[in-house]
Amino acid sequence: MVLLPSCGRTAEKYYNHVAIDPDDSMEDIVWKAAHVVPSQRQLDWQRLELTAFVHFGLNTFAEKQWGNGSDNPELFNPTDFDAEQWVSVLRQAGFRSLLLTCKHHDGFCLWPSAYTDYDLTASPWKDGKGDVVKEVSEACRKYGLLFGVYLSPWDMHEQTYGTPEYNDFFVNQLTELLTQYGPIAEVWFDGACGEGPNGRKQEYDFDRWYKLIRKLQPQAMISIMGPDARWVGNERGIARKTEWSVVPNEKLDPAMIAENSQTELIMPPTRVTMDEDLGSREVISKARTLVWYPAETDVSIRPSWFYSSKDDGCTKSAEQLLNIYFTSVGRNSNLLLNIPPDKTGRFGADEVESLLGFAQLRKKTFWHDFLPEASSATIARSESDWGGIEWTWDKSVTFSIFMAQEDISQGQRVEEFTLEYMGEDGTWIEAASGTTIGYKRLLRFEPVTASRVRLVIKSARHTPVICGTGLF
Ligand code: FUL
Repeated sequence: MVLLPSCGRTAEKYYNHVAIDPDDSMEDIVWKAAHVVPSQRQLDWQRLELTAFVHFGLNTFAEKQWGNGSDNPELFNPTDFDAEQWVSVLRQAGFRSLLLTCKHHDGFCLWPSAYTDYDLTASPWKDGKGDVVKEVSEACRKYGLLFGVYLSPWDMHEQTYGTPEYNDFFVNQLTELLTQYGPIAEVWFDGACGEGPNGRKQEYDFDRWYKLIRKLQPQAMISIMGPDARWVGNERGIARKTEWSVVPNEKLDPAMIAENSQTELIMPPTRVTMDEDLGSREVISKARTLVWYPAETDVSIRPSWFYSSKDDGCTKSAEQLLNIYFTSVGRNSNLLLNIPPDKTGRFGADEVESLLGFAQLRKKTFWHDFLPEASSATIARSESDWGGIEWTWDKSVTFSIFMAQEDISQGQRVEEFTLEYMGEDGTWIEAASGTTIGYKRLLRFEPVTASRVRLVIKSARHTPVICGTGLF
């Protein structure tokens, strides 16, 4: 871990969320922003990097992306369902967690719910006695992956949808998932809120749902329409080049923060924003509150979320997945990669090939880190206020990727950095530059051959704490 020169303030105080006072100066706001840190569950989640999303359900068999709750449950009949195949492939591909669509917007449940008959019990699969959630959660435990649940608030089948009773129904279903399937790592709530079977829309009781999750599975992340991770803003696998985990939340009342200063605050669902700039100095200068709210990047390995035969042959290649890795994990975000099982109930051959190829490519790309072989690594002196780190080798090395990580348990601080190398004429030449680092930042550039390289922090909100670097 390298602690670069400090900005002078010494009394460190960290928050998961902080109120901006009307008379705070810009310097105060920047200092506060630099001291907003992840909760333990956010920190643990960030370190996972790779989570698999699995869209599977009645839609798989109806070949629909958005079934409307009227498809016959008898369609659900995988011929060769094998949860262990999914999980063993994911494990070999380096995934750490799996998130299953236990109920999508069509309302069909992949577990025998006591509160509806629109579930597996009405299907011919295993004579109506099967439980996909159970088999997948057990396979995850067997292979050492975490398990999470997607439960769609929008339910186009349930008759109570659009009335206050629906919130009780939802709590009952959520309770089933949170109590019958062991530890839950993540609960994913989609933002979609359409009409139910009676043409009514539902007012979701998020507060009640969040409290239930915190009570029954306190370690679980509540993502997207939840306080712990935000949607990155697109479904293409691309996080921002400047991806701040410290962002304003316009729904948070500063008074509420004060009241909850000693306890954990449950943040109300915030407006999902697709803005390019979520956390620059300009944005935070207008904020009333700042929270740690990291980005999760969801994208599908096939064009659609659920299996559809029209997507056959269009599976993303290992190279495309590697590019997505660079634009998601490599931009301070977790990757949530969807792999939809086909009608057999298994991952198809193309998906398996891409996933395993993706793992091979990561291994090949990152196997040789030149930094540990440097003959010296020192704090670099430069014109910048914040200095940097300089590496020297006895013989020159050729590289084209740089990786940097901040110790985010102490916040996200770096605003701008460059990677430079010493040219033959003895001057420093820029190889690549970036803005935010956060949990992890990867930069790719044209190959460079040099024997002196330095990371220069050009701008930061407070003492940068760089805890990981790599040169490949
Ligand atoms: C969207 C849903 O409407 C899609 O069907 C899919 O589940 C995706 C991950 O989220 O909002």
